[in-house]
Amino acid sequence: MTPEEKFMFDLEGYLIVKNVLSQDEIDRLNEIADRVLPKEYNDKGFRGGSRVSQWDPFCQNLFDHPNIVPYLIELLGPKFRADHDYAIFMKKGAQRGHLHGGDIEYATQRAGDHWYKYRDGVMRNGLTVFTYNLAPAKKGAGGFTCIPGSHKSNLPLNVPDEVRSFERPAHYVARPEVEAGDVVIFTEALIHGTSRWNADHERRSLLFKFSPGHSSWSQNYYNLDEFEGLTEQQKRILAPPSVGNRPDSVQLETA
Ligand SMILES: O=C(O)CCC(=O)C(=O)O
Repeated sequence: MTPEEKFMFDLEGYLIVKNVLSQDEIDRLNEIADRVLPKEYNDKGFRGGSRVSQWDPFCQNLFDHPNIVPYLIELLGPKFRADHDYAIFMKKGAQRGHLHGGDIEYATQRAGDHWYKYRDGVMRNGLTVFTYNLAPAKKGAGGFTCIPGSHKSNLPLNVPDEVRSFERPAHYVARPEVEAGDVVIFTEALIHGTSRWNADHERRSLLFKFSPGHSSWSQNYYNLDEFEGLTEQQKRILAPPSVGNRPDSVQLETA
């Protein structure tokens, strides 16, 4: 991460990394989605579901795409692990969700998984999302929505319900724009959610969520036997949470 990227993530709790995926990778992932995903939307205009990583062996590369690995190490530490993954595809008019998240642990002293800390020049996060975008979200399209800076708010529970539900617009709510191939990184300590999708094309987002090596948000760990051809690095990244003798997720491979 560049010094400016670190400044922006610390300031806002999210970051857009441009052009993580090449056009070939975007095309291939869209072809896979078209092949494996049911065409029907639910009654809220969504389709997608969990375990994008098992759609096709190619999708396993999204656990450790070389363009995101430096961000994983910087934000979650060298022993980061994959927690869970799923897709959000939305048709025009689809609406769901409300603003949620926030560093509730900090605000209420209740133990939680959504946290952000900065100490001695090091940033660390609990559950953190890397959203691969296979379609653009231009101004006014909707989709990913957040309250920049709210990962450090002392009063996250004070955001009124009508703002959380998008009934009342608030100047502090942002809907970041992305191009296909961009990755949105955000800490779950950020107050965030999903706004109505207004674009004519489908929203196509693949959410890969990561935790520090010692923790898990999901009750279900990845079963390595369900994957074909995982690299040694991917096996370390998919390992269940642990502390003692846990190796760094990214290391020089031994021959
Ligand atoms: O990208 C989005 O629509 C937000 C997803 C979300 O709310 C979450 O990851 O908890």
